[in-house]
Amino acid sequence: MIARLLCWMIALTAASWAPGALAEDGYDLWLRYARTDEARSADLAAHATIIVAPGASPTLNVAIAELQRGLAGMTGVAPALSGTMRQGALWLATPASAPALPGETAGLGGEGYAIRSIEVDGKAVTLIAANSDLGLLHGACHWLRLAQSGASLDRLDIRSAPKIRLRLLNHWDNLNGTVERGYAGQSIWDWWRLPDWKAPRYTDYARANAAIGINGTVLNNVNAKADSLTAPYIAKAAALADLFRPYGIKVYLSVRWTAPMELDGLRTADPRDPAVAGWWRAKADEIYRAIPDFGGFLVKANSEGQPGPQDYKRTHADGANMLAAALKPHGGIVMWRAFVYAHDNPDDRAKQAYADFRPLDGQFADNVIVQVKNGAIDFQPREPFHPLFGAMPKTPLMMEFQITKEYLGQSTHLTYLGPLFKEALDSDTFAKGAGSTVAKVIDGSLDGHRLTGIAGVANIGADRDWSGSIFNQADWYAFGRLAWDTSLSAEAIAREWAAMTFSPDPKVVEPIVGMMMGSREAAVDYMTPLGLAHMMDTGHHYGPGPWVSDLARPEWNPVYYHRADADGIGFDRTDSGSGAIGQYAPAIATRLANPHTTPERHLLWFHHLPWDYRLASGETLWDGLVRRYDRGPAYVAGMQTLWASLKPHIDARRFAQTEAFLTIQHREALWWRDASIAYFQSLAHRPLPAGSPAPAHDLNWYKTQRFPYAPGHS
Ligand code: GCV
Repeated sequence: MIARLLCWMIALTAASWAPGALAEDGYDLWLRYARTDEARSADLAAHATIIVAPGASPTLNVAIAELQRGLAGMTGVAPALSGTMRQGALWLATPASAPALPGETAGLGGEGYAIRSIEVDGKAVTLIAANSDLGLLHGACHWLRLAQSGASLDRLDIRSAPKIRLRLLNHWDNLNGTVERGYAGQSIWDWWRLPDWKAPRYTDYARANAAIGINGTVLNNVNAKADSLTAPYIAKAAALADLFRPYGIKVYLSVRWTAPMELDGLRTADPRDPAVAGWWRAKADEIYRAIPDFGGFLVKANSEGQPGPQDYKRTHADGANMLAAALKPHGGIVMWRAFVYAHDNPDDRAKQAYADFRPLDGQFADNVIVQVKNGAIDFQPREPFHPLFGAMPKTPLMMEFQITKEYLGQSTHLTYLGPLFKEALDSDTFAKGAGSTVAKVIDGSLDGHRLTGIAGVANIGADRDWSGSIFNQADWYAFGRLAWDTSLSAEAIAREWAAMTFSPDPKVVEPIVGMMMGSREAAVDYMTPLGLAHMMDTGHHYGPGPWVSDLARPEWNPVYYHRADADGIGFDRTDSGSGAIGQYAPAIATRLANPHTTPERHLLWFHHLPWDYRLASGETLWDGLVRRYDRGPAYVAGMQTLWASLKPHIDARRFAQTEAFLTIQHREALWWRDASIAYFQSLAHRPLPAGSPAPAHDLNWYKTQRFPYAPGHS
């Protein structure tokens, strides 16, 4: 019996280690290191010696391990380590390990790197040089990216250093394992079994993030529980911090404003109360004893029912500065969110953050940074840039993007976010004349700030493929790459990602990049064309609900945003409406005051217009709106055709997932189109333009669809 069991075990072990036995399931992200063809293998094998000076740090060790893993995966041969120079080798060097390094690392800071093809003692080598081992890790990852994406490895001359200091993921992960707006399963943090059980996945998370330059992670939801500040949870966060440290990734925590009252029975959370300030000082001291390099706090206060300093008639600056004082002795920072709007404020929701925060410019402590969403409402498929960018020159502002697609199709729609991120970063605020882009506001160059940051609300969960779909991984990837270098193009990033994720073969890369690049615009077309926003159904934000008008707060209702009736549609934010355009620099406000000089992509965001208003194309607003609703699903059908043509080139499992998800997306794009047209037609009373088919159902059918178990709504 035992002998038979042993035979089975041996057979099973052999099977699970057989090459190719594991199907591609997306787990490896951009660190697949797939075996290359013979010619490329030979090319890569020429680099199969890694030259390093002895005395490796944990960070240098992980850099070496990544190079070894990568080269072994791509060539089948594990590279050797050597202390002496060899022809073709990869040489990792810092000024400390190679004092003779001739000015190679000047200007690279603590995280940047240079990669150069050079000759040393008559031998051709690839030098990866940096001021620190962390820089070497980033350089090694860049070289591996080139190696994986089929780029030439000769005559390299690369220098790269991030302009933005804090490049963070924000996890909206709850302590009970759910993820707010998460569409990739439960939280990856196994809070219950931490700190004892450190899942190997945490290390892979750090590897994947380090490879794209992310250097911090906020572990818990901004709708925070006070419990995350108790001793057991600090120990859990400390265990993660220990794992992430070698990868240059710091941990941060979201904090609940009333934690002193909830955890220790203080009578108030007033930031001017000495006992409250003392509580936070002691809490910060306790955290830093467990996590010496703890990053700091992220705070959602006086927003969507969360408590905050305004409950005590104090300002956001009073609150932020009190926390900042507690963190300051330890070098920590406060990221104070500007995502605020109040149910008792009848003013246009899009104006409220600006109204609250702009008067506070210059009042924040020097270790506070205000975190602003890319647009003034809430991560819509398209929003104009947030008017706070460029309007608070004395305050460091950081960008908050949403990588998880709460409003863009959640886990199944292929809507590549690179173009959305880029559109926001490249927007010109005109704060100091033309060229004052949002990117320059957040990298500090416009106003001379040294504390700079960018955050992305993570789309990561416990699903095997991390992000709920293979293509959603591209959004995480694009966020990291743009956080490192805002000047990269969304298309170049898509190309890199596609090459590493599927194959560097142009027959694969080009159609995939083609699909990705128009996909966000297609979602805008079938969900919120021409500047519409927040048309999503209640709570879960999944699917259309433009008719919804019965929610407690006016600004939770889609009708608040589109204001459609028999005469027209759109939100008047001109001076005769809410006046929100006055929050932009005069050069922009003047253009936005007139619908004819407002970019059509934002038309109904800023203007309420008659259905017969003429668009630039000459068609009426009604016809143009319907045409866009038609265009969205048609684009998705095109993606289905392109994807089908790729079948011979993509592994079966990943092909099947994308094929199925595109089917869902097409069905749902039609649903969005039909439901929206059925509703708006019931108000506009106009015929559909020639060739545009009638919705599949009557309006009531769309109104009665219910999705009580749609994910992510916690
Ligand atoms: C974490 C939107 C989301 C909420 C989220 C909030 C925020 O309103 O729907 O789930 O809460 O933004 O950013 O704080």
